Amino acid sequence: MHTNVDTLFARLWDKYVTITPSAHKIHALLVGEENGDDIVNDHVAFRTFNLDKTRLDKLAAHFLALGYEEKGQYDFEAKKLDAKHFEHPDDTKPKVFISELRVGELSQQAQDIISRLVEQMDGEQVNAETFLYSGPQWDLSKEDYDTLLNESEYAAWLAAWGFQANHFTVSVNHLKQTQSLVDVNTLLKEAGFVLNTSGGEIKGGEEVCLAQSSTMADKANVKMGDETLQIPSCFYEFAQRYAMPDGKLYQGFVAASADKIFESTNAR
Ligand code: OOG
Ligand code: NI
Repeated sequence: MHTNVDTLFARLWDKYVTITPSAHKIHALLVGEENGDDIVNDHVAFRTFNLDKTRLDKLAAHFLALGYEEKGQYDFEAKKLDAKHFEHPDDTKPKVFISELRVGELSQQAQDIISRLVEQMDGEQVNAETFLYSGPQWDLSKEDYDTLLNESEYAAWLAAWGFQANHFTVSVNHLKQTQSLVDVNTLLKEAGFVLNTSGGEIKGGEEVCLAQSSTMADKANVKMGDETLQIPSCFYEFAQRYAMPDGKLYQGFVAASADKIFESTNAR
């Protein structure tokens, strides 16, 4: 387990940008001219399988040990996912969103493939200090990747990329040049980045106290057996939060919006 929140997120970022060059470029674009400014992350997201060795709570333990607290639960019926979000008492630290695939709801064929992957892990691996950015803990064949992709894009993504941040999320509220998600999206499109338009370019809005947008995932190479495939890697997200009637910024997630954000790793 890590002993310091900031070093954990720094290691996660390093790993994430190696397969998400767009995030690196957008980060530089948003930091702007004034050096010394930095981006505040709204949240960082992880994906996992709900099997014993990998379940959500095992990933969450890394964050609980750093002082994070569980704050919200979400269910994504069609995608067969459960999720929880976690917050740190120091609200300058990113929130954490962890989802897990309900493997038992997939076809027997897909369940068998996932079991064979997770069987390659020992029960202790999930506790290692480096686990959250350790990537896949198994060998995956192209055939199994294709079978999973046919049934669950999430399962295929996780089989290929394993354990690492799925995305970082810019807190638009904390940007210097604009605090408007509409402006951020315009800036990104003008710079040639492709946004996820599933459910509209902006998911949610003031009425649910959270507006979100994201890029479509970059593509990166993964070795599967003797072949190298170029497949969707990770995306970058942008979140603008609004005040609730009590005047405090909403800190939760919005399931209907998240449902569409998951699709940012779909192939295009
Ligand atoms: C998580 C998608 C949901 C959000 O901010 O609503 C999400 C994922 O793609 O793993 O991050
Ligand atoms: Ni997110």
